[in-house]
Amino acid sequence: MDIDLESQFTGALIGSAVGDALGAPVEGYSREKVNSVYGARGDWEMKSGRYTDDTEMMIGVAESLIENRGFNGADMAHKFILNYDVSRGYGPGSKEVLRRIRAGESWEAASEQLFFGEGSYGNGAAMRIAPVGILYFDNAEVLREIAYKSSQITHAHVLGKEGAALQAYSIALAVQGHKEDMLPRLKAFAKEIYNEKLNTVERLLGGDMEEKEIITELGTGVAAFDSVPTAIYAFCRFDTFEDAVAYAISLGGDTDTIGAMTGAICGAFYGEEAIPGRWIEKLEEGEKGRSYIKKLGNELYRIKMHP
Ligand code: AR6
Ligand code: MG
Repeated sequence: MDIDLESQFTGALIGSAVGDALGAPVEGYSREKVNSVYGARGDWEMKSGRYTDDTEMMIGVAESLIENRGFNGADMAHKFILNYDVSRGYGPGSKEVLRRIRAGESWEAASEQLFFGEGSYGNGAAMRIAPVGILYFDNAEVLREIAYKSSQITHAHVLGKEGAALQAYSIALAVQGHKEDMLPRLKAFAKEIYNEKLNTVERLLGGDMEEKEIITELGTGVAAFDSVPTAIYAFCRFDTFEDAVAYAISLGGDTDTIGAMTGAICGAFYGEEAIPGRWIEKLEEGEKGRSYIKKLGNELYRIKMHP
């Protein structure tokens, strides 16, 4: 495949925002209820171009990586706080962490206190990881390190971090043009329960499964392990950005986040041009809207080319 690398960078970020905005109006809906809003897959129109916390936090990750030409935890946490708009629908854990950091706790320590000292394994660290996946696409070790560190700001549980690392690595492999051979590479990279989940993805891709089974076996929930593997499945199963993202959202559940994750992987693989124009045009504009998100992708590309 011969796709412009810069278009893969902007495609990952815009793809993530498009998937988020497309899934947002049906967040928490059952499969049947999503169907009643969007209709059968094919020709979906975006209902509202407004993105949610997934994209707002992804913007913070990108801004901080660009400004610091790499990871700076205190600054990234600060960017999250500066961008924070409660109406975007943050998870309860992330809200609590940002409140703690605003009150003076360090970016490294604040997230450790959550969920009785376990830390969060919610999908909030993985949903915003696209900038890490593209900037470190050619170095799996550094990619995992930065995915873990950027997760630590809000998600201290190893399953939250490993979910973010796996999502970032999926985006990285997509940038490199791996699709048919993505799963074995992911399996060699993945740790913890994600290995079993990837085996399930492989088995499900091998058969003609009912959507009900996909939902039960892979999950469509707010935990990272119930959403990242589902996005990977959707990417692997379909051949276009539109089909994969609409499918991921059609399953219901945490639709904005699973849409964002699928959109990021697809955008990184197919490039920005492959994202339906009618969806990009509908995506919100304004201070930190679609043009700004594209610019962040351009800048990450520039940093990659001229470190
Ligand atoms: N033990 C039990 N439940 C947990 C644990 C744990 N250690 N960790 C997470 N949960 P949160 P997020 C459950 O609150 O990941 C937005 O709508 C718990 O129910 O850290 O940023 C986005 O669009 C917790 O509330 O927030 C995403 O859909 C939930 O997982 C989502 O929220 C989410 O973890 C992202 O949320
Ligand atoms: Mg959201």
